[in-house]
Amino acid sequence: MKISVVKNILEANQRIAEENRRRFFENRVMVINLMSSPGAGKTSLLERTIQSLKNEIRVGVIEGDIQSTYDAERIGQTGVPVVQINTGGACHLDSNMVEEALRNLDIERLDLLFIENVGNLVCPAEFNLGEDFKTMILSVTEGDDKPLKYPLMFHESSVLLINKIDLLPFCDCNPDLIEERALKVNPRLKIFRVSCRTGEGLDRWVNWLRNQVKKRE
Ligand SMILES: Nc1nc2c(ncn2[C@@H]2O[C@H](COP(=O)(O)OP(=O)(O)O)[C@@H](O)[C@H]2O)c(=O)[nH]1
Ligand SMILES: [Mg+2]
Repeated sequence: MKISVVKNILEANQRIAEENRRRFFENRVMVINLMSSPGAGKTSLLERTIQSLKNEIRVGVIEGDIQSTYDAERIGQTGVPVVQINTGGACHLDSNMVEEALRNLDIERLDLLFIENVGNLVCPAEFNLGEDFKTMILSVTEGDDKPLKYPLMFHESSVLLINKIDLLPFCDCNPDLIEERALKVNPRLKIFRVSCRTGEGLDRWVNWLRNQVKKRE
């Protein structure tokens, strides 16, 4: 009985996700569902990425948090359109919340939409939102064992950003091990090592994004 309830929730989510996907496709907007544990650097990555791309690509953001509009205010400073979703306790975004947020966003005027998910390494991986790519951030301060402990997140993601590499000298984390373990879970994973603090490695990520957006023009 319990299993069938969970299944129904996921099926309902999938239906609305497909509807979102159709709208994104019709409006030719590429959508990234950005996931990580709290504090890994999602909003920092968005701030940096938007600064690099906003003069050539029309970017928008949906911010997901349990509460507050703090991240939306940070993104608002970059000048791109942003909508905040407050889940009021739920630990992940679902496709219905995204569908509601889209009512406040002019997606026909966007080329690229980021959806910053609620900080959590578990549930967001289970809920499709209609995105093109699930992208996750793991910061080096979280440890190189995380692909072993949270494999679904790595399995579902197309891109892994290993963030905070500026802090490598201060923690016992081996980024080669992160890569090796993550690729064991998901051999197709595209991996970038970056620092949103120093900017190191971000060019490769931004170039990849730019190419993905160009491919659909
Ligand atoms: N040293 C360092 N700190 C970072 C880096 N990226 C983000 N931070 C810091 O990590 C904290 C959480 O970042 P934030 O972007 O809010 O993470 P989010 O919760 O995933 O959105 C903030 O204090 C950031 O300044 C990085 O590459 N290096
Ligand atoms: Mg954030």
